[in-house]
Amino acid sequence: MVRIVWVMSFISTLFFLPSDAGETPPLVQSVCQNLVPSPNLQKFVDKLPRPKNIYLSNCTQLTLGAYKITQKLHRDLPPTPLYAFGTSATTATYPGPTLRATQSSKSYVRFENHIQDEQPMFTVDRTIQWANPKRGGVPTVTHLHGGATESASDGNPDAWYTAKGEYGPAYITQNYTYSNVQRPTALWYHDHAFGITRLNINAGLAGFYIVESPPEEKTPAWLPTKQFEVPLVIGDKQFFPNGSINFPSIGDSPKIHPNWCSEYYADTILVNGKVWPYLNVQPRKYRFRLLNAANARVFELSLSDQRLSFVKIGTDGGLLEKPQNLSTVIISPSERLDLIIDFSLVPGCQIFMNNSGAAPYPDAEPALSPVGTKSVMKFIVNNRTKYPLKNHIPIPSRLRKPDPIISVKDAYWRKAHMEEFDDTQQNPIQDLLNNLTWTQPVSFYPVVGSTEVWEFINFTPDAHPMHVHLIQFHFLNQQSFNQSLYMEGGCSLQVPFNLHTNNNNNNATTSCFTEEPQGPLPNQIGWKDTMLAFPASVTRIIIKFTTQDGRPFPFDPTLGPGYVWHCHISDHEDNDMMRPYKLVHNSTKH
Ligand SMILES: *[C@@H]1O[C@H](CO)[C@@H](O)[C@H](O)[C@H]1NC(C)=O
Ligand SMILES: *[C@@H]1O[C@H](CO)[C@@H](O)[C@H](O)[C@H]1NC(C)=O
Ligand SMILES: *[C@@H]1O[C@H](CO)[C@@H](O)[C@H](O)[C@H]1NC(C)=O
Ligand SMILES: *[C@@H]1O[C@H](CO)[C@@H](O)[C@H](O)[C@H]1NC(C)=O
Ligand SMILES: *[C@@H]1O[C@H](CO)[C@@H](O)[C@H](O)[C@H]1NC(C)=O
Ligand SMILES: *[C@@H]1O[C@H](CO)[C@@H](O)[C@H](O)[C@H]1NC(C)=O
Ligand SMILES: *[C@@H]1O[C@H](CO)[C@@H](O)[C@H](O)[C@H]1NC(C)=O
Ligand SMILES: *[C@@H]1O[C@H](CO)[C@@H](O)[C@H](O)[C@H]1NC(C)=O
Ligand SMILES: *[C@@H]1O[C@H](CO)[C@@H](O)[C@H](O)[C@H]1NC(C)=O
Ligand SMILES: *[C@@H]1O[C@H](CO)[C@@H](O)[C@H](O)[C@H]1NC(C)=O
Ligand SMILES: [Cu+2]
Repeated sequence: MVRIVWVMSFISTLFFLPSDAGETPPLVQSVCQNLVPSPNLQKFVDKLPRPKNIYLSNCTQLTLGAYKITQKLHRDLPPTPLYAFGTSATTATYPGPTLRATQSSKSYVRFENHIQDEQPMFTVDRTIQWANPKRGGVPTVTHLHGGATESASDGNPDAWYTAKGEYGPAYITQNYTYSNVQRPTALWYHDHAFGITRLNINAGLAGFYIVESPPEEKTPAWLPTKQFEVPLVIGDKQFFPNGSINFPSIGDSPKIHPNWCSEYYADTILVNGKVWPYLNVQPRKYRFRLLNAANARVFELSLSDQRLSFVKIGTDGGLLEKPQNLSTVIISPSERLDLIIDFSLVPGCQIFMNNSGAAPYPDAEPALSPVGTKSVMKFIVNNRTKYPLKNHIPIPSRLRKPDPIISVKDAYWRKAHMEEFDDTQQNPIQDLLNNLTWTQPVSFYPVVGSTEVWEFINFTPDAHPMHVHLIQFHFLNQQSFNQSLYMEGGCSLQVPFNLHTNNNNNNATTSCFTEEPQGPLPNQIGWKDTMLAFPASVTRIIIKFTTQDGRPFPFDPTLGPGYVWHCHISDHEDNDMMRPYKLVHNSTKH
């Protein structure tokens, strides 16, 4: 006993002292992108769990709490401490229950924070701005991603609250109202607390929210339902042998940010809260609702049998007009995919869903995608040939009426340039949008009902999944440019000023663009709320500030603390790749 105490105090003296005495940084901690590998875990030994469904109604309020729990994430891992959503401490799960709401019928959810920890589960970097409650605790606030929601219920990052009853400056209520005025689709709810979203989501605060068609609209016969409709929450995590999640405590550039890691990449893949699970399926069609809930990893998914393909029927914002038949699908953090897989083509077979996504994306550092990250899950297709006749009904070639064309003619254009700032060793230390931090004043004031084009101008080396709250948008086009020429000040992107030289280059006669506007690629088609913006490219999206059907919002979107647009690599979002925006009624203010 005595000896152990001595060893412990020796270790803490050696490793946990501040390094101002010239000592090497602590060795026992977890280094960004150089984490100790997870213990060896056998693949495909756990059955895919299905989160419980909770049906929301327009007459009753659901209370959903955030709790600290432990949960088995793999057969051979001890239970993992997590933060999780549920109606009680004993029913809370990771992922949280799947909330199901009816289109156009209001729903009411009260979110509570029952996490008693004195501080967040993973190391908070106190050199980046964050909620920072004076009385300690774990701030949380829940955002419904993709929802057309009044801003008081939108989970503004500054509207956090702790279990001790301390509130962020934008807090109004935690009794949230959801309008559900959008196309039937899969949304998700997750933590959005200022500066610690990456920690809270990674700790487990996430779940599906599905907007369903009203019951009087019969589900089309070709669409698999009930047990044949399977939500899949995909993400990566790394583990200690004791089952705890291994999250970096030493940052990329520890002298500037001791703990912030620019991107969390881990060595195991979880689906619905199990590491590399399997699912027994019948030889028939299934509908899978995919969500990438990872901090940073982009997945490029494929099936191991050439006879199978993904029939993509929907995106973030609902059904596609025409299905796409794809052998691989790309899903970046926070995007959703609605996919059909027809297992009747492969009775009795084992099918692997594999990943070949680059990390970072699109220029890979192979060390960040160890072999385990290439596997996602396994389907075991049974031999039974008797399945409901419904399976024979083909997927129609048109899934819905085409959307009215949104004209760019009267659109207001905004530039959103994206920059990564590095230390002298090229380690990232901050990511900014338009050179502004989260706390700087609002600079975007779209007019309610108007149409805008946003140009994401990416000067960083990585692609960023850009998300805009409140609305669903469409991809317009994408155009790559010569970044080195631009940085020399020798060409124009028609931006109002040259970011890098402070020279006004409006008069430059050469264009920086190296190609005509491109696209859309298959994963850029349809209603989107999150869109990858590629490096050295301008990605243009078109937004109409109405509901998806072009009607006014059934609430005043100019009220409340306002909305947010940000990168959905949560590690970036937390270090200032996030900006507020506010809607205004028709006026001249932009
Ligand atoms: C609320 O739900 C009930 C039953 O589902 C339905 O009859 C009613 O129209 C709904 N009300 C609104 C305002 O959506
Ligand atoms: C929020 O909901 C709770 C639980 O239903 C209720 O007790 C409380 O009065 C509500 N608060 C407000 C401000 O509506
Ligand atoms: C699990 O192991 C890690 C690494 O050794 C340690 O930091 C952590 O405190 C342990 N967690 C528990 C609950 O014991
Ligand atoms: C998808 O494409 C593959 C390969 O071209 C083809 O074999 C398959 O029949 C197509 N599936 C559907 C549903 O169109
Ligand atoms: C299906 O049948 C084949 C051949 O009869 C057998 O090898 C295979 O194990 C069976 N698969 C399942 C999932 O039962
Ligand atoms: C997919 O993953 C399985 C299981 O890990 C592996 O056996 C198979 O070789 C992989 N297929 C491809 C094309 O990578
Ligand atoms: C704003 O007002 C102007 C002038 O009345 C009108 O032309 C324009 O269409 C309005 N814009 C919107 C989005 O309502
Ligand atoms: C980009 O501009 C640089 C000059 O800064 C030039 O050397 C290079 O050839 C250009 N690249 C392309 C693809 O045009
Ligand atoms: C970006 O902001 C910083 C700090 O506010 C300022 O010093 C710098 O000049 C800005 N850069 C540009 C290109 O505006
Ligand atoms: C750009 O052109 C305008 C109008 O011709 C002129 O006033 C301005 O000085 C020019 N700017 C530069 C940087 O040459
Ligand atoms: Cu980013």
